[in-house]
Amino acid sequence: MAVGPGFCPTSTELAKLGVRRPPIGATVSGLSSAKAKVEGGELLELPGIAAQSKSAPTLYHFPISLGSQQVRLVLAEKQVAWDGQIVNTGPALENLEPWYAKLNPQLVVPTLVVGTTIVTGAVQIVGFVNEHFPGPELLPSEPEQRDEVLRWIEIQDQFPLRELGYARTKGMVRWFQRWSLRQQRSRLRRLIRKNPELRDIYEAKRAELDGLERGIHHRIGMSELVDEVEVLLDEIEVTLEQREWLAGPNYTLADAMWTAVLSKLEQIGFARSLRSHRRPEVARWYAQLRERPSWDSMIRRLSAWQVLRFYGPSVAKTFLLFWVLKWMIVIGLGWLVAHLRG
Ligand SMILES: N[C@@H](CCC(=O)N[C@@H](CS)C(=O)NCC(=O)O)C(=O)O
Repeated sequence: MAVGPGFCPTSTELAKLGVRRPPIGATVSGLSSAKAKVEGGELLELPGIAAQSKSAPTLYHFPISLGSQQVRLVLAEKQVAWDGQIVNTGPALENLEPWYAKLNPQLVVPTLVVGTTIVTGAVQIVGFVNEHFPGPELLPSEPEQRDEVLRWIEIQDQFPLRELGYARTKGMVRWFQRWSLRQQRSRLRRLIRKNPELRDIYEAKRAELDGLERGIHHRIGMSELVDEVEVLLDEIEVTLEQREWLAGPNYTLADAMWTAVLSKLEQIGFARSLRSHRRPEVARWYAQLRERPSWDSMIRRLSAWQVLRFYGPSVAKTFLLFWVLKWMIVIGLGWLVAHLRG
């Protein structure tokens, strides 16, 4: 079953549409391949969840994940009622669980389940939602405008924001992110042992983590990436001098996708780049995006309670284990020394 004819275009389709691949990401080895894997997205049909066919769509998501924010925004714009299922991508790593691997072999959020159809990949999901649910049309039918929407969606999809986020963190947050990457590796090793039938999926994830780590250690590439963000924002500034919304006279999927990207950029240190003294048109556009009722679906930060709920138990368990082991060794050695002396 094909979803949204040509909505998430393949490279060939893009070439036909004259869409150029943005230079961003191409400078850092390993980053592009990780993105390319996600870019394809996937659509499967699983008879096992047919029971849901008449009910509201179920979104498997995490509050502050970029792709989840984008899908929630589009669901809000279309005024679609949906059920949510949180997949904790924090240290609990629920996205690596075998049940989720069967839903989303890329092991990432979001995933949308509608009846017997599973849609993965934020780009595919928003296209699917736009096409299959009532509400305002967010993808123009006029070919030139439609291509422009697709072009801006493609640009943000290629944007290595995750890597940039890793590269720009400092202090405790940086340490915590590196620690989480190590946790993911050891969890993947255990999962491969326990679920040999899912080996390919887990190995692919390991390869993706390798690429991510190589990318974030490639500091020169990362600083180039920061410059490229500025170049891209300049391109958006010039574009917005000619039009009210990113891809034309009306709000489209391109604006929805970029709302979440701008919000992430703001959080990872590009806030000044979005202000009116630097880029008046970008600032005007971002203000318009924030005024829309869909902005509330973004969830930009976790509440203290959510931080405790999502991160607390796994962090506590790991540190408790270290602490218990450390003291067992210290006490054991103490006992041995005392025993040998006596
Ligand atoms: N562009 C991707 C984004 C997917 C993605 O990278 N999701 C992140 C959260 S924004 C995730 O699930 N990360 C967990 C992981 O990679 O282990 C999509 O189309 O769905």
